Amino acid sequence: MDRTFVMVKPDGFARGLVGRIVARFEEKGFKLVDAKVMQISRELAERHYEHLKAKPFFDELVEFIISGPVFAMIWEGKDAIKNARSLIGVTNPSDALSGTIRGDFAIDVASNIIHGSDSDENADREIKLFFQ
Ligand code: D4T
Repeated sequence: MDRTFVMVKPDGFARGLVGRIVARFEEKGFKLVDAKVMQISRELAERHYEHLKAKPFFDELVEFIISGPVFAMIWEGKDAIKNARSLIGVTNPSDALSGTIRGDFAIDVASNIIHGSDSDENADREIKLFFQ
């Protein structure tokens, strides 16, 4: 079975969306492997988003992700990365379909409430970064 890393970002956590997001993953058929509330350090944020370092929104992104608690999770299931990203919806909530988490709960790309790994390599890397 594949595993993926998913995280409710500070905006989703502050809005009390953790329970509803966990329910969607359970309803889809994923199995929860591990989960925790945590405050991300600046160093961890910069490592997590290192592939985006050259982007104009990088500094704002780091400030946002360390601005409050997040809920980090490991989910297991068939084609976990692909299925999780389908549940989550595309990056910009304006383009995300209704029925997806971003489509239903978010309106702005800078606060799109949830992160999901985008490849097997990144899932492994992110699970190690956040859970080991
Ligand atoms: P994450 O990594 O949060 O699941 O998002 P995605 O995989 O869907 O998209 P990404 O890596 O391209 O973006 C990471 C993060 O940056 C924010 N962002 C993105 C932003 O603030 N402004 C922007 O213009 C873009 C493209 C949102 C997600």
